[in-house]
Amino acid sequence: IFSQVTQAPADPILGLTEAFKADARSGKVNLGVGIYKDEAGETPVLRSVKQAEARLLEQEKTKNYLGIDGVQAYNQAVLELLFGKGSELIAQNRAQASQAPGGTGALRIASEFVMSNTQSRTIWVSNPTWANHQNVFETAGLQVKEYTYYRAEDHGMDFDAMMADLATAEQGDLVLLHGCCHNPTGIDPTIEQWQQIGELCRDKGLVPLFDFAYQGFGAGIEEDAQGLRIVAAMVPEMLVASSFSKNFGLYNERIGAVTVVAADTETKDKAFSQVKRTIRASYSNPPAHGALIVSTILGDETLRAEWEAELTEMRERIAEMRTLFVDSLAAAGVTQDFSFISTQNGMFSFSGLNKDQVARLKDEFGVYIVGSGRISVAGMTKSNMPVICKAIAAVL
Ligand code: PLP
Ligand code: TYF
Repeated sequence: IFSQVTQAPADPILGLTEAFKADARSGKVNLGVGIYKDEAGETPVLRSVKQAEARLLEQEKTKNYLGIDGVQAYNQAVLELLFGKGSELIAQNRAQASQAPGGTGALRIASEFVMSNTQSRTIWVSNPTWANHQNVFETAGLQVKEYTYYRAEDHGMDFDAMMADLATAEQGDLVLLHGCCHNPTGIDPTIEQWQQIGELCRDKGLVPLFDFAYQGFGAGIEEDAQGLRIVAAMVPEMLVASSFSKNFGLYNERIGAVTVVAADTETKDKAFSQVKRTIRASYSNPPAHGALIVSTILGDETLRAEWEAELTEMRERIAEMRTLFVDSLAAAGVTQDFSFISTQNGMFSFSGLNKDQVARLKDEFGVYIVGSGRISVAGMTKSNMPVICKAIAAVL
C-alpha cells in the first residue's frame, strides 16, 4: 500500500533549518525559525528551568500516568497567566485549562473538539499567519478563510479591512487571533482595536480562538495578555491554545495548554469533558516533565522571580536587536526607511523583502530568512548583525 504514497512537501520553516544545516559556509546565519538566541548565538536552558529540574530529579517519586488533562497545579497556573490572578472568569468557574503537547497540540485538540461537538466548520485566520495554522485546521476538517491583516504599503495593520472581512463571517464561525506578537508580522492590535474585535465577536456570535505563543515577548507578561482579557470579558465563549515553548525555552518538551471558556460552569464542564475525550482518542494523556517544570517555577516565589527576570532579559535583548538592526541597515548604506521594525513586537519582523531578495540572501550570503520576508530578530546578535545588514544592503 505504501508504494502509492506520494512525497510530502517540506515544512516551509523547518525545511529552511534543514537547508541551513546542510550549508557548509562558515558565515551563515539562520534567521528563519523562531527560536530565541542569546548574545552568544545559543539557545541555553533557562536557569530557572535547570533549578526546577534539579528539584524534580530529587523529589520525583513515580512515573505513573497523569490524568487525561495533565498536571492540575499546572492547569491552574495557566489560567492565572492567561486571565490574571483574581480574574472574574476564574472566580465564576467559567474557564478550564488542559495541559497539551505544545501550542500546536492545543490548536489541534481545540479544532477536533469543535469538529466533533459543534456545528461550526469555518475558522478565519489572518492574512498572513503562522504557516502551520492552515495545516492544523484543515487536517482537523475545518474550512479555513482569511481576513485581511497586513498592509504592505506602510508595513502596518489594515484594521478597517480586517473588521470588514470579519463582518462577513457567520454566527458560530471561529476567529483565530494571535494574543500578542503576531507571527509573522509583529504587528498587534491596540487596546481600542481589541475592544472593537471583542464587540464584533460578541455582536455576531463569532468564537475567538486565541493562539498565545509569545506571552512576555511583547511588553510583559500582564501587558501581553491585555487583548485576550479584553475579549474574554466580552464574549460568552472562547478557546485558547497557549504555549510555553518560547517564554520558558521549553521547545522540545512540548508543553502548552488548551483552555475552554463557556457562558456558565455547567456548559464549561460539559465542553471540557469533550475536550478530555478528544485527548483520550488522540494520545490518552500528556507527558509530565514540561508541566512539572512550569508548575514548579510558577509555584515558587524565588524561581518565578528568576524566570521573570530571564524572560525580561530575552524581551529586552530582542528590542535592542531591533534598534541595532535599523541603525545598522542605515550604516550599511540602506536609504529605505526600516524604522517600522523597531515598533513591531515579539520575535519576528516582516521585512518587506521579496522572494527574489530572500533567495539571494540565502544563495549569495548564507543569510536564511522565511520566503515571506519574515526575519527572526531573536536570532540576531551584535556579532552577526554586520553580515546580515551588508547582505540586505546588497540585495536591495
Ligand atoms: N502558534 C504560533 C503563532 C507560533 O508561532 C508557534 C510556534 O512555535 C506555535 C503556535 C506552536 O508552538 P509550539 O511549539 O508550542 O507547538
Ligand atoms: O514560526 C516559527 O518559526 C516557529 C517555530 O512546524 C516552528 O513557530 C516552525 C514550524 C513548526 C513548528 C514550530
